[in-house]
Amino acid sequence: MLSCRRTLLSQVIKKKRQAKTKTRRKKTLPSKTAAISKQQEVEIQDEEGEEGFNLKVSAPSHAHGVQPLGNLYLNPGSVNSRNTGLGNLQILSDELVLDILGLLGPSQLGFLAAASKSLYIFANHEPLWRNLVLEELQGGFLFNGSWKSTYIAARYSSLSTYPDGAKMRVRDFYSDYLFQSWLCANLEMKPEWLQRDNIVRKKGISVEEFVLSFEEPNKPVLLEGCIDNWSALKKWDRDYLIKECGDMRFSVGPVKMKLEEYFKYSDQVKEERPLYLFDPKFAEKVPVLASDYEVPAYFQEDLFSVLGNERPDYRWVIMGPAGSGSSFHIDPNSTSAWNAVIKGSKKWILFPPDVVPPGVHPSPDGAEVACPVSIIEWFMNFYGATKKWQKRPVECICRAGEVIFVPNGWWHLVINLEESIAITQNFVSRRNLLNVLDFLKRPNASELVSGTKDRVNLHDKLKNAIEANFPGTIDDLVEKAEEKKAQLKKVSFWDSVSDAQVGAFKFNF
Ligand SMILES: O=C(O)CCC(=O)C(=O)O
Repeated sequence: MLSCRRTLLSQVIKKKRQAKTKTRRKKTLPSKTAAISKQQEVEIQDEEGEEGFNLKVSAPSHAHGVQPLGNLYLNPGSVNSRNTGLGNLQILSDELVLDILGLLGPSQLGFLAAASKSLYIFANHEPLWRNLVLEELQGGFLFNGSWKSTYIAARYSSLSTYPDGAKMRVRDFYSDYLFQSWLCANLEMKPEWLQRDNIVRKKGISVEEFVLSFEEPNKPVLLEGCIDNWSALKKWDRDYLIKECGDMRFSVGPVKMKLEEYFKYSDQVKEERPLYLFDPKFAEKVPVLASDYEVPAYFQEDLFSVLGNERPDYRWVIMGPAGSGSSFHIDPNSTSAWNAVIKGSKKWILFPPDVVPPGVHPSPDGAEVACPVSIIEWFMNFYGATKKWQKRPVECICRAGEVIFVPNGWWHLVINLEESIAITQNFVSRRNLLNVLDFLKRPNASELVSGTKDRVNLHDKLKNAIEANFPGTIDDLVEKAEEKKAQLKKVSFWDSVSDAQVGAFKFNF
């Protein structure tokens, strides 16, 4: 996935608000005039000048004292030590400096950090150390409060007492890029981001009603009460999961981790994009997990199952701390999905297939998507724009025991509001089979198709297996789709000649 960081901080910091009463315990963001050492007591406003943003109560101040660029202009006479310490490299953007530093190893970063205060800050940028840990140590690390100290503790056991707390604060270092990274890691969700709940909720509807009202018209719905019989709802807490999963390793971003190690990380994490446990082989790895839930009645038809073990990845266990989640994407292979929350809660935002969400830029062939670095950054910079859109997104908070149906082709973003555990499955029923077959046949299928090694042949394999298992199904579906298309054409012809307002015909000769 590509990313596009927008540096709006200088624009959004609008005015200082006076410190609030002591009962207001939330930490707030730096204002134009506040000294950065008082970051936690000041507040910034969003573009519309509405309410400010709040920092999490547990938010530490920036470890190295980085300030947003706007503060430089409010401190006449101060010189940006970012530039003085970078020398000739100061013309490079922060992103470029970090990209270059990303090519260095740990010792080189260590040496560079001693060259100037500015390089000290850049070379200590936590995502650089996160990459080193993930690339070099794979899943074999125990998170130690910060990525740098995790790296040092794992690589140099003699330095395991590396004093992570002894961080140097640098005066007059201004950078929107670095500041925003800290900000996004420490920002609390604004109440107005959570308020809108416009999804249709249903409890106890029949499968027929689900198909007619939601699956057929490809509309999201939140289903209540349909997983009440899952033993996972009662059993899945940390102790149970650690006991059942033992030393089994699960996919967490690019690495594999034991649950105990992952929880140690997720308990301490304060970063913009927390690592998310998202494992497509959990049921094969720990079969008891698969026996703790069953596919809800609405989603029983799953035609990909004709491929047996050759089907693309289709079911995942998902775990993550508050702030983790999935940034905007469309589900793989044009499938639909359901997502059931077992613990915690998730904020969902969904846009229909014909509306690309603000701040999201898919490549023309759909193979890549550029979007803000983190989910919280999307909320900060783009959520407000959706208020003015004609096609408002569908939004909700999905809580433990609830299931959301995500129709094929819908863009969606999800953020965990607290530590959460969920199961999701992607499926193809007769309502969606032709879409999936079309998708798998696209000329760039080798880039678009996912979840399987044999991307190019998936179309033929699926088509042949469906024909063998359900003879005539594809022909029937094609015939029905053509009838529907003809019907729609007829309707739109009569629409075009009738005046809907008065019910009278209208001919233009
Ligand atoms: O983070 C989540 O729970 C959402 C997962 C998701 O969007 C997906 O599986 O497509």
